[in-house]
Amino acid sequence: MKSSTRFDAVTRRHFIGATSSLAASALTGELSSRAQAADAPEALSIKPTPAKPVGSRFPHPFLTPASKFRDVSRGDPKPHTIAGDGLVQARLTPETWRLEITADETPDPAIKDRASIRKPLTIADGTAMDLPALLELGRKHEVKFLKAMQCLNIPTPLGQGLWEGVPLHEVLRLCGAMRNVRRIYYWGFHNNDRKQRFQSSLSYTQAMETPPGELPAFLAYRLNGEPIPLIRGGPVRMIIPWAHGFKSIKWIQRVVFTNDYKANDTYAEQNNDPESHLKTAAYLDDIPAKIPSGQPVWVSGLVISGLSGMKRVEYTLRSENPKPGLPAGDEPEEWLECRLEDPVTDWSRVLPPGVSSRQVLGFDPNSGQPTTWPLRYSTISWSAVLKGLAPGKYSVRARAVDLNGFAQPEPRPNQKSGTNALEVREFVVS
Ligand SMILES: Nc1nc2c(c(=O)[nH]1)N[C@H]1C(S)=C(S)[C@@H](COP(=O)(O)O)O[C@H]1N2
Ligand SMILES: [Mo]
Repeated sequence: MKSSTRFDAVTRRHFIGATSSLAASALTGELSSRAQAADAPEALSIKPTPAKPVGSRFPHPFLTPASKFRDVSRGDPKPHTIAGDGLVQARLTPETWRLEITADETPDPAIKDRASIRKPLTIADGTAMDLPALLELGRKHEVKFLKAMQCLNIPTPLGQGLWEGVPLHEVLRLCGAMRNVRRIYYWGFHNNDRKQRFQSSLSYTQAMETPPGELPAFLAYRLNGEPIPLIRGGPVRMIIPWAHGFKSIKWIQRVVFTNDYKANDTYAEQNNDPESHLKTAAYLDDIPAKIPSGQPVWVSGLVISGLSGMKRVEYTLRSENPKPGLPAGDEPEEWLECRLEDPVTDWSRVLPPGVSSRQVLGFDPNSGQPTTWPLRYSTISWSAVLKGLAPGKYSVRARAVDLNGFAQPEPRPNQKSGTNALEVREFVVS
């Protein structure tokens, strides 16, 4: 829906008088400041935003503290429950961490030409990479990227952080000449049971041929300006900027070059799409179940900008028990634009001390301002305020529209390529 159409509808209703609670809410639905500036007709007076109700989560903090991410970890024991000497045995301390890089020794028998690399990095040979060596590579090649971690199977993103590390291609090139390599796969710490392994994979191209100005897969050692804590996958974790969480393997310990052309990700075994990119989608915060009439209803949530970018967030309100005589249910669904969190202008207030936004991927290195808003693969908050609702039962839905004009859950309604179903919140005005 073009915003001008919406304003026509709103203006017309304004003059014919608000006859239903839905129309009343349309009049006061909060509009994005950009839309107001560009399109708002003079006759339509937009009321100032009311003070936000106590307990509102808008806007969500831009960065999530490392310990506050929602955790998605398998395995027994989970690494963050190991302590003392167990951590040393598991090579999960900064001193004992090692990364081994080898060629696939047990490919699928159908793969006739085995992968080989000139210089494997192994613990047995004393050549495995340690943390000081990775940090040393970082002095020259470090990348910094703001990314929301999102599980393919959980709607709301798990948290958002500033991740810093070394592009995977800088590490893999240390292995010298290679033959018969079509993919690389990698896994993190697990116990001796092979079934505990959590593994993911990339095509050779994705790992090695980062286009200029694009986002590389990287081995991250810092989160929000601090070493990555064990709970978030430290000392070193893979970060795949464009992908769902299952590609960003925590407690990374092994990378394997293979000539297998199939994505042999652990997640692929559960019908997930192992090659999906993050989807553009809006998610709703909780709303109190009962709201006293006369009090504005504050609707808010997060929106993540996926591969296809984000144009706007919209909501629609349905009255579940309309007054007799009103054409409820027959009315076409009206989607109204939500207000987006304003672009951050002073990034020094958001980023960790000592980090300039000029160094962060997705920012203009001259101005230090983001090249898109929201940043690609990041979340921002959105909100709308519903006022003048008559007592009754309501439901509200929200959706993101991508830069190609597809409204969620399109263009990829398959939930196994990333959960982006429309969310609903119900409440009663009494
Ligand atoms: N080694 C390992 N890495 C892992 C996982 C795991 O269980 N083990 N879970 C993955 C999944 S499915 C997700 S969604 C993210 C979650 O990251 P978080 O716990 O830091 O929020 O980690 C990924 N990396
Ligand atoms: Mo996940």
